[in-house]
Amino acid sequence: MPAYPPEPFRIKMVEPLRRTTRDERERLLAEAGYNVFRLRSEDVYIDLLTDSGTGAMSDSQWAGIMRGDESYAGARSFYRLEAAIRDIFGFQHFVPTHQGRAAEHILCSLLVKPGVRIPNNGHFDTTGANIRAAGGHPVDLGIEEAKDPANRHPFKGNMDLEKLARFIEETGPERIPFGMMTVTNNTAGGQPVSMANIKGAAAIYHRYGIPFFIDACRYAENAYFIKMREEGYADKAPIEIAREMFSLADGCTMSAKKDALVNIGGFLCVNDDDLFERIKQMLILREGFPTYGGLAGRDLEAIAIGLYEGLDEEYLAYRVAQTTYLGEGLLAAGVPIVEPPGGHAVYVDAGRFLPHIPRDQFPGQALVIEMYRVGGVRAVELGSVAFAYPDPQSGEMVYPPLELVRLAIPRRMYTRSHLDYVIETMAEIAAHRDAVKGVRITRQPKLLRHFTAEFAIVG
Ligand code: P70
Repeated sequence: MPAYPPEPFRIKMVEPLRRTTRDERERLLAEAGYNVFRLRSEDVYIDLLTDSGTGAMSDSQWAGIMRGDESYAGARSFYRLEAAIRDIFGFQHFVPTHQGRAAEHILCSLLVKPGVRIPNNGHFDTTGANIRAAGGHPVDLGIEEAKDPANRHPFKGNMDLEKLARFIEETGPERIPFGMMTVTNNTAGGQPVSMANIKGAAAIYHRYGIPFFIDACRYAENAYFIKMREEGYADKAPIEIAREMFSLADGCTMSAKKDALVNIGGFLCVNDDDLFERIKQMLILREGFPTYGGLAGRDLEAIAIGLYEGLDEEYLAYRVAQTTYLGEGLLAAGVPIVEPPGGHAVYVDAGRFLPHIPRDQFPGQALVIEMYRVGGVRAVELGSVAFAYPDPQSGEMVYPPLELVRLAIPRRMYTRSHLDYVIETMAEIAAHRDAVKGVRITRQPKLLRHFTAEFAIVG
């Protein structure tokens, strides 16, 4: 298995972990309706549910928390964040939001009208749901290679540019109020997008006069992959690559809970002056005054510092190597994954791992349950529970290309021995995988059902 560079930090504060017994976990699962979102975190041993807002902040960030200016208007911390965002992202305007989906909501509530279609290389669930909630239709146009889990395409998160051009021709640009690109592509396995592909998509959008927004959550990891894998970028610093990426777009939505290394926060950037005026009005209505946007001054301060720490090359080398270590370790243990391992997470191909479970019995959810039962490890289903939806016209279920389970690695939190434990847990499941049972849904909400649905074991 590949090693990875020692953590480029040492540990100054610790948070104890509690181990539970298998009997306890069996009871806790049943009480949670077999949905691991409903477990208490203290009952989870290794928590790979998400890399969102779960990472460890640095001593500088904690010092920033103490320096936060909590003034309602014109806080020092706002201007500090503005300087960082201008330096890295370069857009004309920005507003803070309480997290990424709030930025999506503001953008969609202003630009999405019933019947419009929003293309993306891969919408994440909250983005898709915000578009649908405003009456629009999200459309994923990732490359075909992404559908083959064993294909080691270096930029498997790419948009299929031919499909994009055809889609715009067929839909008509007047029905596309904006277009998107998600870096890295979370839905496709945390896979990166190349600079050439971002340039290509930007050129197509702009040829048709369509504003281009980047979903920037994991832009720093994406920049690092560009540095490592794309010709001409080896000698560039991640921050320079990031600046180039954003110079191609008209704005971005950002969940700072990922590559800005904070526990809460987000922002929305735009160049267009008129749109910015409307955004500010909507922000005041929904989030807060434009110099804090639903966050505390200390949060703004921590984001400003975290943005730079998230772009640090040594940190990124360790970060990506950690994911690679987990991914290659799982492969060696006989667990099929989306190859190559992504930036923030490893995606297990549950459809292939548990081929005896049909799609309507949710192999991904079955595996998530088994991981908790066997090892107290919490992961998230990103297959048909999260993404299947009834076609608006025919009512028939539209399934996502793969039944995946994501093991997301929180930033700067777990060490190699934690990852080894996860690999051992998965190897144990591999040894009895034929006995793992499917599930059915017993309760579900209309939108984003994976967060709150309840299940029962089949058979
Ligand atoms: C995740 C979380 C959030 C996200 C994202 C992209 C590409 C926007 C957002 C919204 C969500 C999640 C999923 C499963 C379990 C827990 C949490 N992604 N765009 O883990 O940002 O959460 O700040 O509103 O990935 O991938 P926000």
